[in-house]
Amino acid sequence: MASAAAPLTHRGRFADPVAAFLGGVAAVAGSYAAVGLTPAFVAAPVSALVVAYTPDAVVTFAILVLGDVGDLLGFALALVLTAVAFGLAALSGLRTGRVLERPVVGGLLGGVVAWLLALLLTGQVLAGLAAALPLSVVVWVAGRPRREPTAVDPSRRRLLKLAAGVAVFGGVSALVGARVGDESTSDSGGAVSQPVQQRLDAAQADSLDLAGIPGLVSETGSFYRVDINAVDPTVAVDDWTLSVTGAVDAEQTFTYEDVTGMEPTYVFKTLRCVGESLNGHKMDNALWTGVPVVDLVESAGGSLPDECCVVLHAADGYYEEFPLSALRDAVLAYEMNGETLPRAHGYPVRALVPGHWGEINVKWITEIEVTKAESTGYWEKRGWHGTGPVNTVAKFHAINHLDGGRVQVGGHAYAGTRGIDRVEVSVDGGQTWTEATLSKPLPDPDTWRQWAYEFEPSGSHEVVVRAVDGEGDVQPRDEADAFPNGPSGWVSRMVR
Ligand SMILES: Nc1nc2c(c(=O)[nH]1)N[C@H]1C(S)=C(S)[C@@H](COP(=O)(O)O)O[C@H]1N2
Ligand SMILES: [Mo]
Repeated sequence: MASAAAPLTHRGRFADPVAAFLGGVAAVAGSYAAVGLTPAFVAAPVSALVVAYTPDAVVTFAILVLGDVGDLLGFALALVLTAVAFGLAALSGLRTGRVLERPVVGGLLGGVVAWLLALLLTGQVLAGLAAALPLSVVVWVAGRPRREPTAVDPSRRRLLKLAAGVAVFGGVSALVGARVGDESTSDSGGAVSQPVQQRLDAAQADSLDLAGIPGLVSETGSFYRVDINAVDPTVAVDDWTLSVTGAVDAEQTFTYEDVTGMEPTYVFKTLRCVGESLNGHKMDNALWTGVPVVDLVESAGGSLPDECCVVLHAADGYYEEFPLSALRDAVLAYEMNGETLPRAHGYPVRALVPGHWGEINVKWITEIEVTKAESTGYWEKRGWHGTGPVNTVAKFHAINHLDGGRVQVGGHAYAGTRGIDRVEVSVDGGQTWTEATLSKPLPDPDTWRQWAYEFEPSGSHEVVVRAVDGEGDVQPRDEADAFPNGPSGWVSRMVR
């Protein structure tokens, strides 16, 4: 069966494409190991394309039905597509190597094509090598002739070995790349300034003793995240500027030093995503350090007009439009819980707009564009109504069984700048209501409070909670999905 001239006797029809795909996987892994989850990662632009070309209805479905799993699926698709694209580069090398009967040349050629592809995708000259090199090796190994006759189909055996090798390489790369990503997330770790520490300590002291849920300040690392892209932008402070443009008397541009050099403001602010489920976890609170937008604009002699609207633009291509009046109370934050704003939360600077849904709290902000007419932002183009004030909600996340058969239930309640007046609990499915204990309000208005309630269950109880906001309005009972106005209804859970 074997003729000495044919390098692979029983080469299956799919052997080359499979080997090439493995080369593509190696390229993705190598790139990840070198740069982590940053825009220099070869899958990052592909992921952005996947997001951009996914129909809005599918995006909405993914958010509402799949939640974070939808994000993961989208990113997995991007990884596969990237591996396929680099696989084509590998295939070009593999085939050329066979024709020339020079596997080394094939490997080199595959590497060069892969490097060009990486350059095209990310614009990174050096980082592209991290994708090209492992791909080269795979192409070379897969293309080497092998003549000794064995009982087992040699190409299959080689493919299995190759696959195992690429799997090990991929595993190591995943570990290395995750650490690389971590490093570029946040640099601080230094001491927190005194005014921050005082406020954090006070908030800690005022938090209710409620096991299983965050206190009044969320841990920075577990603060929820919502982004349009799977890979966050990496913005270099030295290159970053914030410009005020459009319908203003004179356009202005500020540097990071301009922002951080001013008298700092410390503000507790809760964020909540309009796209979360009613009793979901996309609601958190932090202490932010920043400067009021108006102060910054006026510090350089500028001013904001009275009419009408503003569009905030960001480094990730995100933009949101809302009434200029809301921006007057906004803060530009550069620290979160006393540490440099993490990349995940908008480093170097993000906007915080009191009382409004999370989505207009634009991260990685680059431009404040004042406009004379209304327009639609990123999410509103996709059918959402998320630029307005938040809905009132009492979340119900803690059910703690105490000694003596008693049960403590609790959670957080939030109503934006309306504030929480009280939280009411029913242990009989909503027939009778009792007031829950509330944590003391934080010093700033746009913040959540904790509620807690203890009772002794007899059998099983349908426990229902509802908040009453500072204007006396009871959280509406009518249930609605997140799309398009944010979730509404009362949270209820069985407790026994
Ligand atoms: N530039 C930019 N800003 C953004 C987003 C984004 O995708 N890009 N997501 C928005 C949404 S929908 C929400 S809910 C909040 C979440 O902020 P967090 O990730 O810091 O919790 O950021 C908002 N700001
Ligand atoms: Mo959001």
